[in-house]
Amino acid sequence: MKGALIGCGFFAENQMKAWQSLPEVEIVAVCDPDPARREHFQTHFGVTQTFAEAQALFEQCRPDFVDIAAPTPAHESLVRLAADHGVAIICQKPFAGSPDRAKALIQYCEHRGVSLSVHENFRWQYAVREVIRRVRDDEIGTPFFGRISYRNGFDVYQNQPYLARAERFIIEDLGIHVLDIARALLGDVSRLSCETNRINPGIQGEDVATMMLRHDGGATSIVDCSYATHLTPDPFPQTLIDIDGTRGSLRLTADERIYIHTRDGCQCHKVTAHGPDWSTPPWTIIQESVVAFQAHWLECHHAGVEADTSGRDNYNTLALVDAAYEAAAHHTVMMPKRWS
Ligand code: NAD
Ligand code: 89Y
Repeated sequence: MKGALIGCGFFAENQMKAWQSLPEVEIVAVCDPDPARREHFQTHFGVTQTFAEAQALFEQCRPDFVDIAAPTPAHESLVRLAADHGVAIICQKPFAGSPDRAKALIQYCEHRGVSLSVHENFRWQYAVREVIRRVRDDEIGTPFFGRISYRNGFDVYQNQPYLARAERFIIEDLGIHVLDIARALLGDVSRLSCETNRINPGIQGEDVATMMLRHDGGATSIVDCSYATHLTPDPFPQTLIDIDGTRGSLRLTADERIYIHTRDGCQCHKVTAHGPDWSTPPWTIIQESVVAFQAHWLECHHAGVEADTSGRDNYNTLALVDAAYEAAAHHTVMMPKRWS
């Protein structure tokens, strides 16, 4: 398959390396308005066709798919352009910037028969995949409680300086992944409340958020995230998970183990991710998840089915992000929108 990568910034390097590790894919063109970034991709990844803007890329190349790693404000025009050219689309999170804008783009693609998936990779981390598999395989019975927790003090602003300037920070940038894991484990959400804090005085948005969710099946969960939590060793970028079910309890702990507790005792399973050979700690588990997500997307594309994190699926995660900000602003309980 011939792919084009649009946006050649910090995270796109992981997407590029992951595509290069999948033998059936060739990234034939890249696009970025910044000449230094285009040159970097040409030199390091051998991509010969580089473009300053996407219109020229679509006119001169005929990619089978496009992988959009440009920031959210660019999503709308890039997705419409790709859909107009009949090219399958993968787009980074946070997709489109709001559920309403996301819905318009999802419908735009559907009307043109173009597949749209969101690069939502945290549920593809090896340890998280294993938790999801064990819960779905009924190892602990019916879940009635979850805590999905992401807390560390990693300096995210060094690689991603724009995060310090964002008015909406941790929920939109990171909580979106943790909320998506909550949905993958416990289902869609009927009620949500949220409180936020800004601990780091040098940033614009919130760096701490605590959310409580009521899921359709009746389970409740706490989704909490913080970039202001000092721990040694720092667990970035691990998500820790507790799930209590009717027949047992599951714990995913910082030492990369899943513990399954039942009346018969406790079983422990090691879930260390084997990162790709290009992985760079502490990003290993995220980089492994990028390869896993892209391989899943390819498999679905060939089978003619939607990826797990299709545009439609991701709409319901975006709706939780939006509801969390509303709930925090008004100290109230929200009923999140959902795809209908
Ligand atoms: P970045 O600023 O380093 O890179 C963005 C690049 O896009 C820049 O080089 C910029 O010039 C380019 N760009 C902007 N507008 C464009 C357009 N119209 N056409 C083509 N290129 C354009 O940002 P980043 O840290 O790489 O983040 C990019 C996206 O990846 C964000 O949405 C971010 O949330 C996401 N991200 C995801 C993960 C993850 O684990 N899924 C991790 C980090 C970042
Ligand atoms: O941008 C974020 C993401 O998606 O995963 C981690 C991150 O890089 C910083 O919060």
